[in-house]
Amino acid sequence: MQSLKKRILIIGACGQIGTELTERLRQQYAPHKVIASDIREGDEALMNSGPFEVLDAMNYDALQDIVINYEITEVYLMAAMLSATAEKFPMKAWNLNMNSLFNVLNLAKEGKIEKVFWPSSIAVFGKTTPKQDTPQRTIMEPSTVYGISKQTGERWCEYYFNKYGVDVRSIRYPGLISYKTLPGGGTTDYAVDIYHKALKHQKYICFLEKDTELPMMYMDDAIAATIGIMEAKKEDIKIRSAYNLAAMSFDPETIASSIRNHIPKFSISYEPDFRQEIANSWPQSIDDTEAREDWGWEHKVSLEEMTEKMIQALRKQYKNT
Ligand code: AKB
Repeated sequence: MQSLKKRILIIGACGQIGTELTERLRQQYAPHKVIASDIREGDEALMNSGPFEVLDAMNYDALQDIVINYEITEVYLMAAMLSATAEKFPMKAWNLNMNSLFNVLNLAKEGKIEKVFWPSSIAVFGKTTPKQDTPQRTIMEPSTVYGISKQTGERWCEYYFNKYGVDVRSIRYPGLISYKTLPGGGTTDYAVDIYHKALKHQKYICFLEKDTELPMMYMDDAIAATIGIMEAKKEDIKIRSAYNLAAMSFDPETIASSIRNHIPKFSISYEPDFRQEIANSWPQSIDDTEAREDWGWEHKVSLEEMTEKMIQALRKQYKNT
């Protein structure tokens, strides 16, 4: 049964995940019940499909005004600075990633919001973490600014749950691949860019080495997981830091060969940059047994299916431009 008073606020609604999350939640609930917000206005489709507010997530008062005015019950906090950009602007990344989280957690602590989703990432792991089938609980020594902010965020989420009963839920996203909105500033972004370049130029210069294997996921699965964990029964959420989440793992050579099944002329070459070191510090595959057992997570889309969907959708997009 859908709660009649449910009102959702999405912070960072114009980003890669936020765009599709807003669309999906507006399909699922009445559009006026899903308030999109971001630091800047988004594209027409997003702006015209329901309420939108310009919001700096670091501004507590502005955030509180929106929460009170719209009688918000749930917040999805998707605003963040990702791994590659965060290495260039460490303090800015820290301030954005942490202050926005504290603002939302504190509103929940004060009873102004009932439920919070906050995304963590595979970036919480580091070089000393077991690389294959990385367990839910293991050594975590993140070496990036982004990873440090996500690991810290996880600790605070768990603390706010234990200490103040805040119903906060989180998953550790792997690299996410989608065709609707481009990612920005991540280390896994190559796995989106490669499809665009394959269609436009039939070739791609990759900023990671060919055998850099990383955990990845198609956006439809990521959105299903995000809404899935938020809709799960409270007692089924046994981990209040963040759940491991997995779908597939591949390296640049393997995704290139799946693209070649559709675009035989496609070629890839390699010019690794500073992002190689970030990727080298992350796991290659993830054990997400607990998410599957606790709240029924299952992924649907494989690498081959994802490549087919990406190429079909982007072909259409490029034809229409
Ligand atoms: C990034 O590459 O920074 C993100 C992530 C894995 O969290 N996509």
